[in-house]
Amino acid sequence: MDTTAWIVTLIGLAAMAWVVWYFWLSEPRATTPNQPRISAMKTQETLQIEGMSCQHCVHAVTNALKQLPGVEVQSVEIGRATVAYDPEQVSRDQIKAAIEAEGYTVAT
Ligand SMILES: [Cu+2]
Repeated sequence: MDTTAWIVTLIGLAAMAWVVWYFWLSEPRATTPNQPRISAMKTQETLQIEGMSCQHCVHAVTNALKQLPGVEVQSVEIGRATVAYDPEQVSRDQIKAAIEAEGYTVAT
């Protein structure tokens, strides 16, 4: 083999070593523990709400729900609100109480 062939071979080996090293190093990062709570919303429920009559009510209920920890507001319209919530962080009674604190009534 002449010198050029040796250089090409060495560059090739170095490139392969770099690729192996790169993926070997990056793999642990890809398998770091899942972030907690991201998919912890287990319970989805649509609450029937009495007393809502306009978009102001929709905003009031939406904002009240957003204040609660562990609650993801999915949709709010006149008469009902759909939420996903983590029962370990918040109870249905707390969600109900937050809506009723705004002056509405949640059907049980
Ligand atoms: Cu209203």
